[in-house]
Amino acid sequence: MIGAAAGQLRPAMAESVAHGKVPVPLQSPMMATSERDDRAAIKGATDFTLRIAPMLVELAPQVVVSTIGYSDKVPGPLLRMREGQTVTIDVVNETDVPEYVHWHGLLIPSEVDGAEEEGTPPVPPHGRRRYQFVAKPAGSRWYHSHTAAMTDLHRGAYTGQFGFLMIDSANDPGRYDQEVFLALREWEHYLTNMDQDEIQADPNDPMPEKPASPDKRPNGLEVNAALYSINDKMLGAGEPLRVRAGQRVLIHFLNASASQIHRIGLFGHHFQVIALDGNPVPSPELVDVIEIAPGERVDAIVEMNFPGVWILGELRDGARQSGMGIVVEYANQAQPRPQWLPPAKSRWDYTIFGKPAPHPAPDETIDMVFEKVPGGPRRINHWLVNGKEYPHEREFVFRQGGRYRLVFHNRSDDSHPLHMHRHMFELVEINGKPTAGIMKDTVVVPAFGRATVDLVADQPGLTLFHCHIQQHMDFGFMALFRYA
Ligand SMILES: [Cu+2]
Repeated sequence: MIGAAAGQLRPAMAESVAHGKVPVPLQSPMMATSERDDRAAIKGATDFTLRIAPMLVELAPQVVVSTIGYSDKVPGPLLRMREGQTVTIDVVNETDVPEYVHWHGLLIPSEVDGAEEEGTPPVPPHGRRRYQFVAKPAGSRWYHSHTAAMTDLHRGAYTGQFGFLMIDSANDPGRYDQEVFLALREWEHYLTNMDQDEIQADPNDPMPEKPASPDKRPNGLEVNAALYSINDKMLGAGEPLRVRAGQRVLIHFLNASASQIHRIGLFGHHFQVIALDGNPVPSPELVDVIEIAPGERVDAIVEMNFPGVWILGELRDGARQSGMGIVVEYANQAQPRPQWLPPAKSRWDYTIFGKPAPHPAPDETIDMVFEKVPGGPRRINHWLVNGKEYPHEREFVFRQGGRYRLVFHNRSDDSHPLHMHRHMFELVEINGKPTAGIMKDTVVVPAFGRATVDLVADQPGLTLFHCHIQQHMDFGFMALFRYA
């Protein structure tokens, strides 16, 4: 099912985020101020300006989608800053609806975090707002719309409102020859009760939260997509990633999808995973496949030592053939046709990137149980956190300085990428497998699985927790943590 805008004939769009190039953030033209303006926006210099406005994205020749984007780019301009720098970002909203820009993975106050539930003020329709914060911690962060979409598949994470935000550390060893930013995306979303071509849970998974008797109620409508891209191009439509034999290429992967976990491979090559969600991992292991869920980032180094013309792409044929891939082209190759071959089967397992180490005992353990209320064939599923849809009252309270262990019990047959705003947590256990030293802000809890994380409550203020699948979040899968 392709939406109305796809397939329209349009002239080529002016510019795309080139692979391996650092786009220069647009300086805003002088804008007329309106009475809705945030007063702070009027004084002081800005480091970046983002303009939220409708735009067209040419995913491939004759495949143009209409969406809302940041400053006419998809992904939005790369926002690059130094760790510890005070950053001022002016956001101009040229749409008719309030917007929120969430700075994902940063340790910043609720007032500027970009979530309505935390009390961040909106960027008003046809108005502007200034976000100002200290950029920390170093690593691959990103920014995206944090509005609820509900059944409107042209709002929030379904739009082109996402971009990379890099916080550079003073001590980056920089052991790579080329740096590339790849955002995984779907377009032309639609609701369906057909079985999604999704990654199925492995029946050999331990599934510690699987109920004794399965829920037989019919599943509700879920979000699927017709078109896929990496950055703003479908496979074959954009410039290839040009490499030379012997090069080390640092790839910043971001899953900017509203709904899908993706697995990416590049035949004959390995990914050395150096950071998860922007945070360096204790054991930078080599893997054949990167699995990455909505909200997550994976930084990996690929040594280009298998000359040819290859497809870096989604393992699922349907997603790859519908656009999720990019051609990797070695210099001086005669071979015209990019090759796809499935990588050797390899399971994704966060724990291999950790180290064995004990965890200090927590002050308190908080159990969170997630359940699905199936919507039936014509309605949407709802989601419960400890028996209730969002909002909760005072179920989840942190004391400042307290050490918390959160145990995520996923009593549903879907995997969920769970995101905690404004905090980092350390992985303790995934389905009973222990690990330490992996700091993340988003973790996938597998279907009927269990994940345990530790968190130090050192960021006072309202803190939103939710599944990063937009539909799940919109239909109950959220909770607000308060500081006592
Ligand atoms: Cu979810």
